[in-house]
Amino acid sequence: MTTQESNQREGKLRDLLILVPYVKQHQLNLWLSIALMIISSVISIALPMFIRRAVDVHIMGYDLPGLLLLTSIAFGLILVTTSANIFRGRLMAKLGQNSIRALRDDLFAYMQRLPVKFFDKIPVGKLITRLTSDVDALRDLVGNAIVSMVIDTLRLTGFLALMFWLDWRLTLITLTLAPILVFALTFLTARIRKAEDQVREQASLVNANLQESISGIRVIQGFQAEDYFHEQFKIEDYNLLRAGMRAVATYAYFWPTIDLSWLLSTAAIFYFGGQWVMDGTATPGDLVAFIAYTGQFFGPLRGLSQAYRIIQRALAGAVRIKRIMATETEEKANLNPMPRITGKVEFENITFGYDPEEIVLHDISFAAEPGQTIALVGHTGAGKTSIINLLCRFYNPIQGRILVDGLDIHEHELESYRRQIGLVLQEPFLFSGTLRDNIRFGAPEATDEQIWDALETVGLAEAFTKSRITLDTILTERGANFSTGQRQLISFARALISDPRILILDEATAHVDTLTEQKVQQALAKLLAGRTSFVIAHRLSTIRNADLIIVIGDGHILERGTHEQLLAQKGEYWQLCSSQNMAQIC
Ligand code: TTP
Ligand code: MG
Repeated sequence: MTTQESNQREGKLRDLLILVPYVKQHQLNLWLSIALMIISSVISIALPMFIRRAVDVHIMGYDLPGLLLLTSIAFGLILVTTSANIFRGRLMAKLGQNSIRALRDDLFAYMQRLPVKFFDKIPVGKLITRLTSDVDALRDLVGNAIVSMVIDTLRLTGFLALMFWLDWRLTLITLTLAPILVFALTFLTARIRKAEDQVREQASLVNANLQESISGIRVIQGFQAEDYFHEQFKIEDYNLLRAGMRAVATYAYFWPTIDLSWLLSTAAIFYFGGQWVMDGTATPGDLVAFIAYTGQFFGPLRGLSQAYRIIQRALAGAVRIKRIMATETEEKANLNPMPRITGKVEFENITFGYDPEEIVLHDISFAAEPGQTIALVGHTGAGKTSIINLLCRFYNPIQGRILVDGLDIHEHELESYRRQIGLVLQEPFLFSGTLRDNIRFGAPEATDEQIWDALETVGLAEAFTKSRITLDTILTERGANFSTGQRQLISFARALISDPRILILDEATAHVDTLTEQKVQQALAKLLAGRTSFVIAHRLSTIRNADLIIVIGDGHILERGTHEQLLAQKGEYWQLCSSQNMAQIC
């Protein structure tokens, strides 16, 4: 990933076009800022001319009132520039923040729709970095660099023009020192950019590391693996420090080099300019104004080189963001919506692997009639979850078709298909928010009454009322303030509310107490009733009552039939049943 990323890092200016629609919405801000910048630039270009006049006309002519008038005008102009700069700063910040918020929003929405496959390959922490620091790089571009580029070019041209007009000889002297600057601005910037890229790359690794150890904190503390994770973190963090130091060390040369070239040119100007004043080919005012120009000359140069860095960063960010946005969503264009289905499911010769080189499911075919319960059993790693993953269209099969009600699911619109599927996973996904939001997120229009009905059906209503849990009760992250059994039941209630035609249940092996176990069983029976259900079952009753049991081994279907049929066969299923951990089933 890393090498691939750095190979593709070079962005083209064209990549920045992704920003156009976002900036366009606030283009008034942009134009106003440019106008304000032009005003303050013209003033800053003009000010040294005031100095020149002050020296040559008023000071040399002992004209105090004239000097006062000129100084007052200059003072007024300085006030104007300062206000213009403050106002422009605010406008640009607003432009940057607003347009980037919109981009971040789109990126989030887009990311939510990316195929699950995408998330297998990239650590969460890295993705978070994309959504934050890469986007920030673009914000700096919009909020700062664009305007600065336009205006600094203008100022630079203005300064140069006036400097030539004042004294072409002195200008040429100043420019002979340009090579030092070119060196500073190109060589050093390239190095700084490389170092900063490494800092960002390393920061995203640190973030990925942080994310993993925070989300796994219970297990880490449980196993007292804190030290191990701390060591891992230290290594990544130390690398971040080193990358940061490299960037800073290179950067340390940057301003001194620029300052050095400024100081050298000032010295040269004093020496040669001083001589020309003495021999009368220049006035003292020329000399003073010229020195003021040389001082200011470096401002836009600095601005431009900063803008250059921001652009480079933004380019790298834009490329990465574009790559996310260019990742194909699952959807082919113009597919028909999936009509309301009855729930007949057929797998036709499905072959599949997460990595095409490594086949996980071999030529799987089976059919489920509407309303049937299908139990998938088999050793760990056999491919049960993979079958479910395909049915949910999280991945695409390499070969074969999946038909629902006779319709190929890949030839129909994903959204309308997924809406008819209910998923209850081993580890229920509960998020921080109210109980209400957690239950109705599959069916946002559900009323409180319907939610309580569902809670009643899964057998939670009574207990919740007793312990004063309301729909407004806030769940902590992952629902940690509820018991495992309760969490499971809450996720049943959620599935009930969305009333799916096909229900998928990756059953939890969690050890719940007998009372909860009974409740879960009852709730399960109600949940399965009237829907085509696929259960990866570990529970006796679920498997026994299934209409069809499919035994998977190593990605093949080994046996299929009902509980009695399979036991009678004395084959794989019988063996599974006899094995220790399934003993309670048979
Ligand atoms: P699964 O389909 O996850 O096996 P399983 O569900 O039968 O096992 P368990 O009872 O433990 O839940 O895995 C089949 C193979 O696919 C296995 O070799 C791991 C691999 N695999 C991936 O490479 N990526 C994935 O996202 C998943 C789910 C599985
Ligand atoms: Mg599994």
